[in-house]
Amino acid sequence: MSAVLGRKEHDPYVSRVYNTPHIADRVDPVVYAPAGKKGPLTREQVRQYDRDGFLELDGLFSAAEINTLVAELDRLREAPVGINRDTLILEPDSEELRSIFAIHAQSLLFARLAADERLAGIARYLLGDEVYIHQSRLNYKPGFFGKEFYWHSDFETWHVEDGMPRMRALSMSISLTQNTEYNGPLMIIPGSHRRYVRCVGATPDDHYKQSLRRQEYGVPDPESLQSLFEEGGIATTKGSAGKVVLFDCNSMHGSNSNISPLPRSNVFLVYNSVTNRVVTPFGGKPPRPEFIATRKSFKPIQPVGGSFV
Ligand code: 6CS
Ligand code: FE
Repeated sequence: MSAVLGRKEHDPYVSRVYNTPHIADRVDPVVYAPAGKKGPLTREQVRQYDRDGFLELDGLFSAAEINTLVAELDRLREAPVGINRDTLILEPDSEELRSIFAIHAQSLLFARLAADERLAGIARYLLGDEVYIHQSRLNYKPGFFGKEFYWHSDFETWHVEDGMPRMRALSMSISLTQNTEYNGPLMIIPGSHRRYVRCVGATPDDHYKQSLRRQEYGVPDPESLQSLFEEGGIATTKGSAGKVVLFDCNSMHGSNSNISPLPRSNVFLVYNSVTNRVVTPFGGKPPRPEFIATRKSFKPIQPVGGSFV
């Protein structure tokens, strides 16, 4: 391994410090629930999540609930009244709206969704702890102009740029439109959550101002991606509005540009264990803003049962 650029060597997930890429093994569990503990998932679902790093769930929400979420998605795009302008992220090559961050903190409906037992209950079970929302966002990926999200591990960014200590977080992507093979669905490399790609390239200052539009640092090199692909292939998560894809914080994922007329909109909710709250970023840069990574309050979510309509 080539020269370390003078960084902490005891960090098992050090990244963006070597000048050649390296694939390390994960040193954290995937499923923190004690073996055999009963929970909101079947044993087979837990086994599949542990093996692949993701799970696809259909039918969690009623049509009325999905319609309510879609109406809120449209309302926020048409008239983001009261939305913090810093959280409105535009596409890299147009003025089209790409994402709205911290949506759980700016929309009562998405706050309620984040606290829903059907989601938070699964997160608490798999993470074996109380949870809080580390990050949330609406991704609009509009038709014709929705650009790609290049391959990346969220955890690599959250560790280096936000100070997330260990792999004890997961994302839930709830589709709010049809996700087809042609409108840029989420793609995941099964099993990649067990490998940690140490990326090359030092993080630029204020990186988020660029990376949330098009990420170019903290992305794996082609050879490392080739290696993960040869091990696990690529799974494309298609489905109707309301489908939930939950994936481990370290799963290698991405999505293609959307040149179809159909938008591919999702809401992403990132659940982190309260034991794994972010600390000083491991990459040595100042912390990213609160709308990207929760730092002010790690108050555990109290799951709410029943329908939200
Ligand atoms: O930098 C981040 O935290 C965001 N970027 C991507 C592409 N996925 C994770 C997260 O939303
Ligand atoms: Fe991501």
